[in-house]
Amino acid sequence: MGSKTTITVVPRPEGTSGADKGGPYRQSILNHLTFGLSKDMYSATSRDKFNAVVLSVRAAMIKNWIRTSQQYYHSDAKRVYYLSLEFLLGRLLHSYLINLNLSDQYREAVDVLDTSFENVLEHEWDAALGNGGLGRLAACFLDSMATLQYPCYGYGIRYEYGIFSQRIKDGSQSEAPDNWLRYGNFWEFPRAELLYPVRFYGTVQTFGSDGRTKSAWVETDDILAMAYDYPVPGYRNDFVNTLRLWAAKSTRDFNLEYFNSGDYVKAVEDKNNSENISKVLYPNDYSLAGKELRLKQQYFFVAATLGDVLRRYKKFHNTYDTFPQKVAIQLNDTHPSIAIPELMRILVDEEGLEWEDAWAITARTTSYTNHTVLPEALETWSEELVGHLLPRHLQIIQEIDRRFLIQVKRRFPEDPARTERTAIITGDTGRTVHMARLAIVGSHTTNGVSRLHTDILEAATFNDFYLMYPERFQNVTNGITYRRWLIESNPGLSALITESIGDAWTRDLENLRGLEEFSADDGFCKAFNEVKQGNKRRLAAYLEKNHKIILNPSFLLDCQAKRFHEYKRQLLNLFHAITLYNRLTDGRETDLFTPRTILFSGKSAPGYLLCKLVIKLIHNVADVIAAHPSVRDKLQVVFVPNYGVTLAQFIIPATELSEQISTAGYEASGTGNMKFMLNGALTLGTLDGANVEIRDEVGEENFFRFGLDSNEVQALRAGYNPKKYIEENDDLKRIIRQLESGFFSPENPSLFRPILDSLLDGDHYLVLADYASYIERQQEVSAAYRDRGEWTTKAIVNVARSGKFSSDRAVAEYARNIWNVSPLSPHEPL
Ligand code: F58
Repeated sequence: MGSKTTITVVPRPEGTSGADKGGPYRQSILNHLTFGLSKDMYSATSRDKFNAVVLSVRAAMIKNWIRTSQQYYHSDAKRVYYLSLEFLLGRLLHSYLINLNLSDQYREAVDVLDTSFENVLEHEWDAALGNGGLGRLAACFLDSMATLQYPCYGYGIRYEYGIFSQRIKDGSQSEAPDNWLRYGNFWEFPRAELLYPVRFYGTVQTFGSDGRTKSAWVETDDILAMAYDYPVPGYRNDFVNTLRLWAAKSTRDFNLEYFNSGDYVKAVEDKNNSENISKVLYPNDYSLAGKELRLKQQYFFVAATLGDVLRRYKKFHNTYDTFPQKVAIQLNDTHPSIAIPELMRILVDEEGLEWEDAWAITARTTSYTNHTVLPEALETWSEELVGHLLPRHLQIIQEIDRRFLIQVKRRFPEDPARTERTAIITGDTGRTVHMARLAIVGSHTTNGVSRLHTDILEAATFNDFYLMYPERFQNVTNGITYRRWLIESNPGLSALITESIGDAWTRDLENLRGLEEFSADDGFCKAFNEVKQGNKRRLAAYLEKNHKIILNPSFLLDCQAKRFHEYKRQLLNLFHAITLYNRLTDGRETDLFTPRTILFSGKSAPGYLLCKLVIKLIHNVADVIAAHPSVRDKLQVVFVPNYGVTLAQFIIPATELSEQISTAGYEASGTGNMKFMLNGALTLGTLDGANVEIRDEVGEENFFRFGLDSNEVQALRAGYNPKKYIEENDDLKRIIRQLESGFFSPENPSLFRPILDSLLDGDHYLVLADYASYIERQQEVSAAYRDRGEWTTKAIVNVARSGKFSSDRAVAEYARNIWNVSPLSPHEPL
């Protein structure tokens, strides 16, 4: 490669800088711009430049991608299939460059496009095919699975629209579609030849006699699933795994009936309708309305995935005896749990296995992760809908249920109430199918995602099942990938850590422990603070540029960034802001007041009106504070719109105080809590989810704990009287009065009435009960921040002890204790 070739391939405009300094990546980028995109430097837009870089980077990993698949194939390795309706990937370019160990090279090489590395990165649209924690966990796991060299595949849906984009108008949320594929997506490889028909509706025909009846599912309405593959490179190991996402395609270009009758347009319309299945991600976290399209999505991707799994298995095997030794299927929550009856249907109806054999194979292959104990989020479907859409599956579920209840009765005779509590299908008329029960009964392992959450599953949510099958329950505490959440998003801290303790931590996060000896070292503390300050300035610049929000980087930065939900209690955080405002305006705060920015970011489900109202209240409170001439110099409330992975990568490294304040017992784990800790924020939290384990790691002196624990929450429920807490606390009384009188919405005094009603009328998530303890802890936070030396030491200890929360640890636990797979050895050189 020489500069000559470059100049003939892509003529440069006269007088521009950036002459080719050589290097294979410059040439590769230019070649892709020319031959992949048919652009030259005159016509290339900045998006073209980004795309040329993507084409070049993917070319750099393709050989290893093929080689990884070959290695899996030739060794007939046991494969793990991670089935998830959500993958919240975020941007891929920077993270892939880091994993491929090419980020320095490309940082330099992009000058050939007369642009900067940062400019190129900015052009990537987040792949936001998920709602929140559950989808982001799946993305972190993909990174760890490739890094640890496990033969794993992610399977999901290629939604045309990801999670909606949140717009704020006059302080209120509205939703806009996330048309992320509008400008094409060069990470994906469409596999037009990989098509599976997926059937819906129809009827079941039964034939045969003397107890050996056979069933066939016929007269179905079919749709095709087409594969789109994404490479997933491991961290500096030459492994590249695959994420396969399915898109719906019509089985026929035209419905012949309409076409023949001359209704051409109707024929095309019909085709488009069937492609709706993969159109849009459902944006409701935690409440699952029994929508037919959602069940269609679930079965669509499960059926295509199992078709693919069996095709791969059958290349090497002609009986199913070894299926559980060669295949592990992980269900990311119950959303893919229709895989259980689908596998039974294939094995019994299509492959001719006996029910008992098929059942043993299915249960030994499948495992299920639960992510929530909220009753409204435990998935159920009406029996009628399942029977209509998937008639054969309903029969199979009924049979699973019948056989299971025989076991229950044998184990617990004379306990009819237990039947209703454990039956997969319940009710007399309008019967309901309980997917979590199906998933537990039809799998070998059910896991919770933090120690506390698993304890609650065993002792309460699924106690009847735990008593039946104690050996099936396990805990795997969640984790996060520090490649994205530290190396990529906090380069300053990463460099400082490496300077101090070497780079062993980049291969095993437990090695961060070595930082502890620097936690009181003046030089290190100073450098650590400079990094934090730099990250705060970077966030401030980002917010100013994109949202016209002005931060004061000298204030304590106190952040709550996550989906909005009553149980996450953003309202409690806001009550603290109001308390500070009231005290400041009263002159009750002293000169010692610690100036703060209280930052909120997060989306509400479009139909969750109470949460939308909390977002509005945050904006109104922010305005009141900003309008006060003296308070605004000490206190600021900001709401950053459209929280997502990329925004999180700016917010988290800058944060000093991490708000993890859910009602104890309700946050299954949390993973944001881990990201903040890893980036040197101190946690203010309840003893909920993984907060408990974070506190165990760092010690109580390095964690601000407040509020009732999960046992106290349950104990308080029965006689709970929210009004009592208002009576006892003047600050709280004042806030309630302000809400009643319309202090924060003078133009519409009753605007926030529903928030007030939710508190007075039950306060299900105990905002009022935890208020006093929260405020007290916040005061300690303020005092602690004033002693910056001590604060920094605590922050460093948090970083040093965050090793446990690596998704590498979590994935290795799944591999060892649930999937029974081992890492593959490094590739043979090509
Ligand atoms: C989250 N669940 C948990 N569900 O709330 C969180 O504590 C945990 O850390 C995380 O999973 C990972 O284990 C969650 O994000 C959803 O978003 C579902 C989306 C689909 C509908 C039901 C909720």
